[in-house]
Amino acid sequence: MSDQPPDRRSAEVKRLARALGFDLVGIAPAVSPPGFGSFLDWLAGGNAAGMTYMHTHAEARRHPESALEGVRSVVMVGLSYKPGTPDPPSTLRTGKVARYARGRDYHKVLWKRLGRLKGHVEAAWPESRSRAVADTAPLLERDYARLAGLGWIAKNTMLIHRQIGSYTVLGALLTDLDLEPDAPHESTHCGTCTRCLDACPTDAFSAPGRLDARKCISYWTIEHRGPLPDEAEGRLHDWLFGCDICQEVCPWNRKSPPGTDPELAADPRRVAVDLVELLRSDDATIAALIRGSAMTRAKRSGLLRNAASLLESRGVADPEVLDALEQNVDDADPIVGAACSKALATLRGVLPPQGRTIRPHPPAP
Ligand code: B12
Ligand code: SF4
Repeated sequence: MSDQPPDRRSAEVKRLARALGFDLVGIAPAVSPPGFGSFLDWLAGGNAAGMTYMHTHAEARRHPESALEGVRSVVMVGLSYKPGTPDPPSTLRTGKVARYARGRDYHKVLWKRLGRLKGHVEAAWPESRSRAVADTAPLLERDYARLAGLGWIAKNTMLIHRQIGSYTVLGALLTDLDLEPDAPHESTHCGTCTRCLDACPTDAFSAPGRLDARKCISYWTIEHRGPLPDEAEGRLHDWLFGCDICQEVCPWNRKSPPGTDPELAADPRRVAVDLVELLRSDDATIAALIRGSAMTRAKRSGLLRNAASLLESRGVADPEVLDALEQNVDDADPIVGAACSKALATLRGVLPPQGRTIRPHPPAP
């Protein structure tokens, strides 16, 4: 490798990364992640719910060597997507989209920019090898972000940067270059605050820093395949795709500046989606709504399922709502058909509304 000292190389790599528009850049050594044991416990406790891919590549997360042979450094980058304006209030017909998914798909944004960074690094040090990753390699990204000094892992499990907050997405450039690492972020700044734990309406945090995906709205609406599990019924709390509740209440996000990246800026169609319109849309319209965004992860099937569940839980048997649900009862996708039939049955009073306690009348005095 070149004769340049590691600190000079680090400074140059960071300069190149900042020039590509990354809000956060830090360097971690390619060591085994300190949270690996905690990750295995998390898996063993069933907290990954139906995300079987988390189990499949579990062992590979023990060391970044599994993603790049000879890796010596992990360059961690972050981009802020914090919106500049508050969300409009929800209505009985709308469903919210998590903020990270409102702009262009962050994977695409990160891959493109990290690919450029890889090109620059390999041009500057032609004998080096590197690999750009954002959710594409089995890497505990938040652990490396903390090791790279970008912030602490908070009680809501998010990586929080003191100035930028937690509305960030993370990516990494693994490289066999010997770079001077940054000091890890050893302190935490949650203090005695428990706002996120208290605000989570489904009690998804079994302990500070531990999220049980079996109870998480984000998991249900994005990752869960098939009909929603019973415990999710009537409990999506306005969310059509993803969930930001544990970030919305965090004081560190109140103080942070809005993100400035145009690629992650919200597309107004993906802030609060009209659920009746969504259910009435043809395939091409739905494809256009989600194309190029992270919303593709839930596919048409998950989105219409979530929309039907939200309308069901609102309990408003408005003729337009009933008509939109009716339209999808015989959908070719049985998950959509079943969710719409169930919502219709509830709204017509055939089934009791989900998620509400129906109390017997108290005995007459
Ligand atoms: C699986 C996954 C999910 C799952 C599970 C989330 C979870 N908390 O585990 C679901 C679908 C629920 C999810 C939801 C979201 N996700 Co997600 N997700 C991932 C993914 C692919 C893997 C995370 C993982 O390994 N989880 C297993 C747990 C055990 O690991 P961990 O939470 O990272 O925890 C580590 C630390 O806590 C560490 N640790 C260190 N010290 C301590 C101390 C204690 C006491 C404990 C207990 C643990 C601990 O141990 C763990 C292992 O390293 C990562 C990408 C990646 N490759 O890392 C994105 C990622 C974490 N997700 C991200 C985002 C944006 C979200 C959402 C905000 C999306 C949304 N709005 O709906 C929510 C946030 C929910 C939340 N509070 O986590 C970002 C987070 C960026 C950030 N600033 O932190 C990531 C990094 C994707 C990216 N490339 O940007 N996600
Ligand atoms: S809401 Fe409070 S406890 Fe939760 S992550 Fe933010 S500072 Fe930490």
